[in-house]
Amino acid sequence: MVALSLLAVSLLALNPVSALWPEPTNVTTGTQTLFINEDIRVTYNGQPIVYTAGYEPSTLTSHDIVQGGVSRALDTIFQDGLYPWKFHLRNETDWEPSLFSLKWVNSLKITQTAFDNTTTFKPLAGQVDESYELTVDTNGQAEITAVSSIGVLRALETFTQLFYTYSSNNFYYTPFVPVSIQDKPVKSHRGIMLDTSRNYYSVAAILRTIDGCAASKLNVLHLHVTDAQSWPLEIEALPELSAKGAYRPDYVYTPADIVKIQLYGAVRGVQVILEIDQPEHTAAIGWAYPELLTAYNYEPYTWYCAEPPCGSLRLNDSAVDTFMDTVMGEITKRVYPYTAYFHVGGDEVTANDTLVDPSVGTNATDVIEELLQIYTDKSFARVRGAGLTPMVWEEIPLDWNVTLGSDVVVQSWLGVSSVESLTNLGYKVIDSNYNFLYLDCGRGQWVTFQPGESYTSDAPYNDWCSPTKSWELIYSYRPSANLTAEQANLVIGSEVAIWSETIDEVTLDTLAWPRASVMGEVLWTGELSEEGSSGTRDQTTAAPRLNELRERLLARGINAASVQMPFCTEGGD
Ligand code: CP6
Repeated sequence: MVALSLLAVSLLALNPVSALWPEPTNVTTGTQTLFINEDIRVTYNGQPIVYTAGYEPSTLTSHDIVQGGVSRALDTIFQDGLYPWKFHLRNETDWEPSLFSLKWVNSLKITQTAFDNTTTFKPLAGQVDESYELTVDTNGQAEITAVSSIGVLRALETFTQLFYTYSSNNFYYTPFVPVSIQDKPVKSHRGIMLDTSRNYYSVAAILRTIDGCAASKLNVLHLHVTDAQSWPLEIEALPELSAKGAYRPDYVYTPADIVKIQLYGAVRGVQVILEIDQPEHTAAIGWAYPELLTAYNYEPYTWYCAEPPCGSLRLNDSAVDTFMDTVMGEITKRVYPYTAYFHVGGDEVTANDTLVDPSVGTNATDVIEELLQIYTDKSFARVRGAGLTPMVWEEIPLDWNVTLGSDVVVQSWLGVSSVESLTNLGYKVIDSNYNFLYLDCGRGQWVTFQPGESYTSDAPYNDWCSPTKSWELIYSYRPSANLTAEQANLVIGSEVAIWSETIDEVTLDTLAWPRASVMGEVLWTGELSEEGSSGTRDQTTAAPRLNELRERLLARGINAASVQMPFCTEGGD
């Protein structure tokens, strides 16, 4: 008895921090320690779930999704000796409870209250209720209740975050019992945009990025598949397109790759949205079909495009329509029904491209606006015809006054005033404010030293994003700060952007993680400031939690960047 109470005292002093990320809506924890039984009984609406190591669902039925989620959660918790690898606290054998004197978490009872209709089921951002409740009681019973299978997945991720590795053996425990959590996201669209044109990313790197999303409760991976520099997408009806336009013959996403990525995301509650950027940013089409482009490879590039090589689909050419009918007809069929959206680009259209297009011959704004209205209407018709909802970059409605349907979601990147304008027009918005949410350094800046110039304490150039934005900056982001409630309601969420001029899959993980997860917490919890922090989310208490999330990402094979030294995390709280 004496020994036990001494244990309780030292547990209080040396507990690891409660490291839930994103922070749940409501959470209460106790101070009892329970180990978790490797033979934990899991039931799903009364039926047993058979844990299968490495189980990969092949259908979108609720049962398959939950079976996958349970198997991944147990794989995550019971990763021998790995998890989380840094947080064996110093001197922990002095205070750790006896393995045999304590209770075990023996059962996990999952209840799903509404069934996903397996024929029309779409496990999609904004369309599925992601809320859940999770409890672990002092008798060793854990319970999850959720409306949807995706809510069950979110709960299982939280469940894994309760457990720590015991020092001396392959045992895993939680020191927070009883636990009671009620949780749901404030924003429905929480994503990462990845540019696979400037640099190619292997399917493995994309699947790993989906793993990171699922671990952080992000629910969208937007693949900016095509751009000016390469066309890494196989279109079976137009084999030359990727045969000539990809960087290498094997730097191509085949039809099977696309379906694999879509299914892998869908069963983890991560919607994969593809973008075919158009009419600008299409020079890569020129390797196979130069006749479809205007201003193709024109110099000086600053006259014809934002970034070389220039080239833009001709706006007044039926051959372009036929080409896009083929491309979009094929790719939209491939992604349906795994995704709800298709992104048709529309960024950075340059007026001088129509000036040098013989079938237009002017850079007059009113002419371009009319042509872009027609082009956009056709583009959206292809998307809607495939049962999907169009997404487009902000320039189409804001710079070119194109009128969009009320179904369209507009992705904003130029900041607060753009979001204000778009919401005033009544459009739904994804806010990718480049001052906070662009994780790379854009196209990079050349550093030019003048002869005789030496490096002093003042950088001799405009080093606007070196090395990159800090997690603290991203954590401080308040996308709705200047918006009315009505405007804020139209902002369905955000995506961080990973433009890839200076990034490839070698550096992807440290660039993306854990900063994408930081945006994830802002979107999941909303923008309410923590009590007493006068409008600033509390970075001090977030840091140790984020540090542990980083360790958990590492344990799952994601090479997330370091946040701080373990000293700051051990024995917190
Ligand atoms: N590529 C495309 C880009 C950018 C955009 N579209 C971009 C512009 C400015 C910055 C970073 C990226 N590289 N297709 C803008 C949406 Cl700072």
